[in-house]
Amino acid sequence: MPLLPILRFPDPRLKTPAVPVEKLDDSIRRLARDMAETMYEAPGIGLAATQVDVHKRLIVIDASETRDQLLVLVNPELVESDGVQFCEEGCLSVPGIYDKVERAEHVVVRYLDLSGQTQTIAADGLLAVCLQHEMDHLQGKVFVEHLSLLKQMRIKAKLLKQSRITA
Ligand code: K1U
Ligand code: ZN
Repeated sequence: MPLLPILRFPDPRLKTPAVPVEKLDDSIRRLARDMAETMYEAPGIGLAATQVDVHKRLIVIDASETRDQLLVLVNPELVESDGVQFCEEGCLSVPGIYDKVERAEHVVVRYLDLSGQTQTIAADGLLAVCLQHEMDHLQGKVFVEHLSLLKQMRIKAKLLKQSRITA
């Protein structure tokens, strides 16, 4: 199965809002499989279709310690959120950058599974953070946009410098 190239911040394609999946067919199941493999290989605990330049509402997550609890969420929607937590986040599109972000402590998300059934997941802790981080990607938002403008400028400059060195 192919590993998918991951877009790197500040690539403008990361700003593209994703559209709902209209038809849950084999091409979506194949994309979900390839995204899961790319996430495990990276390694990461989540990946949004936006990050692999596919602008559809699809995310994969495995925030388990055993790395055997894959969640595939098609057309995820936040239906409830409450509380506040600050968690250190990273992002496969922003390599080497980690910072604390304010997120809801508890979320409830409704989505379709790969067989088209509506499911609901209630989460807190790291899984809740990861769900919010990945759903941000689907809206074209990268976690560094939760940080101060000064931090964002520094991160952009650092990553652009790195990309010139490796080009
Ligand atoms: O969206 C992404 O780029 C994936 C990102 C998700 C995430 C991490 C931390 C907090 C919120 C959301 C990552 O997976 S970055 C890599 C990472 O944190 C990690 C990798 C392997 C094991 C454990 C964590
Ligand atoms: Zn990310």
